[in-house]
Amino acid sequence: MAKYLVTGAAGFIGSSLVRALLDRGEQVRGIDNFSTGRRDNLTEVIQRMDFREADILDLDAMHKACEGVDYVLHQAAIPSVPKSVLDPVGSNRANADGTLNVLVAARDAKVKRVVYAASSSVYGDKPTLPKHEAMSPDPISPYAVAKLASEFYMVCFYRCYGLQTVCLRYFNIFGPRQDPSSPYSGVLAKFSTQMLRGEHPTIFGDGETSRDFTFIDNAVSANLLACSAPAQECAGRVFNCATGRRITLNETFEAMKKLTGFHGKVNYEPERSGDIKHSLADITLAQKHLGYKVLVNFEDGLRRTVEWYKSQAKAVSA
Ligand code: UD2
Repeated sequence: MAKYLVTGAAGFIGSSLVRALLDRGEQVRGIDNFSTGRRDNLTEVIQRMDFREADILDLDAMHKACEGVDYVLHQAAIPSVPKSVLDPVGSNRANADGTLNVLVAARDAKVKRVVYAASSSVYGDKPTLPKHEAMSPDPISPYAVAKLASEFYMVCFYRCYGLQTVCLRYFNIFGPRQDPSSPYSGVLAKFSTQMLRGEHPTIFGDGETSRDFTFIDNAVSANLLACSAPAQECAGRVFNCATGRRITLNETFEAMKKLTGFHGKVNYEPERSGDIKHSLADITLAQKHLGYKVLVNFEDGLRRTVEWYKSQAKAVSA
């Protein structure tokens, strides 16, 4: 049994990792400052883990959190492109300064490996598709810049201090527990709840924007593989975490109409600043070095996601 620290444990991805680790019988410590995470996400598992309310910007707390830990899964972030455009300093604090603290604490505690929630946004808006890890990054939002700075810190901590680090560039992860309630929430969480309530969703742009939407189980599996893969395959490296397929927002809306029973129309508004038009991953590197496989495709993931939001709506109205 190994000991894992999940930062951002009360968030959508963090809480999914906590569940997967507990299911495998691992020891789990989690921290969250509840800036975007929610206590509800941990309701039925919090008794089985060592949860601490703490901020990754608090180096003392991070030192304590890393004591006796084998693996750190660093998910804590303010995950939003438009929010970073409004507040670049806040985004940088959480998404870059916070990562540096996590790394310093992990290095001092002699953690075996740190796996980082990097972002596909670092590729920027160059037309070449699919995006592969050897391409030069070209971030176009403050969020992407901060995420890229964190990647560089991860790689540099391997080179300077020998701390094993792995970056997983997440491509639009979606699924149960993704928070739908903020204007900055992920599009599939927003669409699910809006369409189930009979509200008209909004598409920013012409709807031909495409994403490599990746169901949460794939990201959880990538994290577990990134912990267990031999160091010579993955330490100090960066991998795409995606499906290798892309879907437009218009196609997504049509698919969701069937799943939610929504019959209305979608509103179109101008594109958001910092948005990328098309995103699609080459996942060869993760397949080769981590043994990564797509476990759940977009259609099955979307069906499971909508079912979950339906069950939540029923629980509220019961
Ligand atoms: C970026 C990253 C993603 C992850 C995420 C964290 C890219 C390609 N992806 O996601 O990997 O790091 O940031 O937040 O950079 N939209 C609508 N209507 C809505 C909400 C969103 O049309 O109500 C559009 C939005 O303008 C964008 C697309 O849907 O074109 C996806 O938006 P998102 O906020 O779900 O995620 P994105 O792509 O910014």
